[in-house]
Amino acid sequence: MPTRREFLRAGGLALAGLAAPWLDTRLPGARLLASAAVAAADRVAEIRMRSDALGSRVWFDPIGLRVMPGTTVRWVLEGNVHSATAYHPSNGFASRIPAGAEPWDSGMLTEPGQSFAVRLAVPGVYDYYCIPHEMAGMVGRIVVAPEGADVDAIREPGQATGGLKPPSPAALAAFPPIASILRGGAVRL
Ligand SMILES: [Cu+2]
Repeated sequence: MPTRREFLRAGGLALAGLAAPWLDTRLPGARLLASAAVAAADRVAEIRMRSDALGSRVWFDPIGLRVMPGTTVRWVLEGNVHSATAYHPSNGFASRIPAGAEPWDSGMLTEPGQSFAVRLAVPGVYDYYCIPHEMAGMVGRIVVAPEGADVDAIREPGQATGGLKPPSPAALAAFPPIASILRGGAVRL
């Protein structure tokens, strides 16, 4: 049977120990159970920050994504210079993330392969943008919804801006419909 050290290595993260402190990996079947626990506690979704060769077309891929609460979303730069930045007063815009959720701003990513990650715990819709390309409509939308969520209750964010800056017209036109994200799990351009 695997030792605890081997189990942790197999799980990939020391988090495994936190996720399943009750597991005795010396017991038959424990390793399988442990893998399931790791999967639940350590969901990661990836979004690529893309651009065509000339930099005239820029986009998040996928532009729309549904994830379970607690998922870590990681943005990875493929080329050009991009950021992943939540629409939120702390970033100079009216909020388009759920009340009580933590806003984020990756700052500029400049080297291919560079990445930035946030963990999204609060259910709801998160709209975000790329600082240098917001006016060009480089935005993305993440819907955090647990299994069996009442999807009809999920609302478009940011109807009232409270006098704060709304997204640019190009950005507003680019957000994928929530229904498309829920239907497909991901929306790609
Ligand atoms: Cu960009």
